[in-house]
Amino acid sequence: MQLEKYKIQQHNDDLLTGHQRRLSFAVSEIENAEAIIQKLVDFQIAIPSWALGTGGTRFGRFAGGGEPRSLEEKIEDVGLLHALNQASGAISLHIPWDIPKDAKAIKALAAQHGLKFDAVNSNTFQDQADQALSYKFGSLQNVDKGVRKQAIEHNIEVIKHGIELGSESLTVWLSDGSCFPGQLNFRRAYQNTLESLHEIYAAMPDNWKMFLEYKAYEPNFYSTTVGDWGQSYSYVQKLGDRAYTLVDLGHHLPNANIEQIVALLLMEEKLGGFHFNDSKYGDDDLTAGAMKPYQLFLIFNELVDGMDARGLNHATDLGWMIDASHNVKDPLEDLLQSVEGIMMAYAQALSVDRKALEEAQAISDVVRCQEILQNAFRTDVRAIVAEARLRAGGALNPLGLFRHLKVRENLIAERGLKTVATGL
Ligand SMILES: [Mn+2]
Repeated sequence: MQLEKYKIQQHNDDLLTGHQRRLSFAVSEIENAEAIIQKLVDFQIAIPSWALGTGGTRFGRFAGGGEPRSLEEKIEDVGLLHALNQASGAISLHIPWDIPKDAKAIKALAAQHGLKFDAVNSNTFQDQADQALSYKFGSLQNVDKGVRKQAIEHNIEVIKHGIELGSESLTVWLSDGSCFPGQLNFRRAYQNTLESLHEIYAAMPDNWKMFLEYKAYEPNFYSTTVGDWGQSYSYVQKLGDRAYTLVDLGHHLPNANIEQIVALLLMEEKLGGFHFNDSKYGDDDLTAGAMKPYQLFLIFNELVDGMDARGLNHATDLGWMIDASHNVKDPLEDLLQSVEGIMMAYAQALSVDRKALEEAQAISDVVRCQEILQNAFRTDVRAIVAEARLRAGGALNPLGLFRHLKVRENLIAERGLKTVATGL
């Protein structure tokens, strides 16, 4: 389904008066509104190919209908999102679920939709039908050298696909670990993993980055070989300048202070990128900002502060991506909500009065420090975010227009009711 520009225009015209009223109030409240709008226009969040359909849970999956059946249709779906919000200008592919048959054609199709290829993701957490050896007891950590070799070669294959598409980073998330005490020699598992990662790192082109994602538990329930940010940091530190830690918000133990983790990784020049989502209990992969919007704001507060301290380009120097799974919502609607949630947290963080905060911190005025942050968080930035979308050519109300145009109904008519997007 293609979204004609005039339909977005018409939608915006209908909403313009109300928008301008809200915008002028927001601009009067926020000192640096114009600069914030410009930063929001530039900020893009990559959409993962696996989040375009219903992921389900380990108890089952409820198909939503009209899900993309091929890589081409996944690109079209991200194209739809990007047309609506002008903030989803990249897609992150998962290999082997999304192996392009004709990379040139896929690249051209993506370009038609204004999309780039973000990090490519390897998969050694499940066995593929044509695979010789099993990852049941781990991949890069495996006690069997043959299994490690197979997993290394898979990652190198992923890099090759990425090069063809113009991607410039590899995200490695390992489910490696153990389910029971005694199963694994922790030090040997670490050494094997490090050795394997070295080989993968060496296979990357010079302009590529490696993102090493950590996760506390699941699918392994006793130990995970890259279990937290410190462990990831220890690996990437040894791997080289182009290896970084990737923070997935859902991969921490409950109540972890993620904003502090982010601040320190950024300071150590080892924060590579983000997987946004939200959770209440574990790796729930819910809509960004749905559960803990204040935490998301505090994370962005550290990101903005840390990136500015190092003179980084907010839009391009770190990898921004959503990693989510949907069970009860329309995946595309959910992704629109996530991007909106992320943009709001970013806008609020940009509006923090940093000079005042620094002054208050210098005299340990705790109350004032808290007031400054809460004031930014409690400011309604929705009109600012909408204005950035409007200027970029997107819709003032992406979700509203998605429903008004009956996008899902159209996709179901095109693709059918029983479609499966995921490779799980
Ligand atoms: Mn992730």
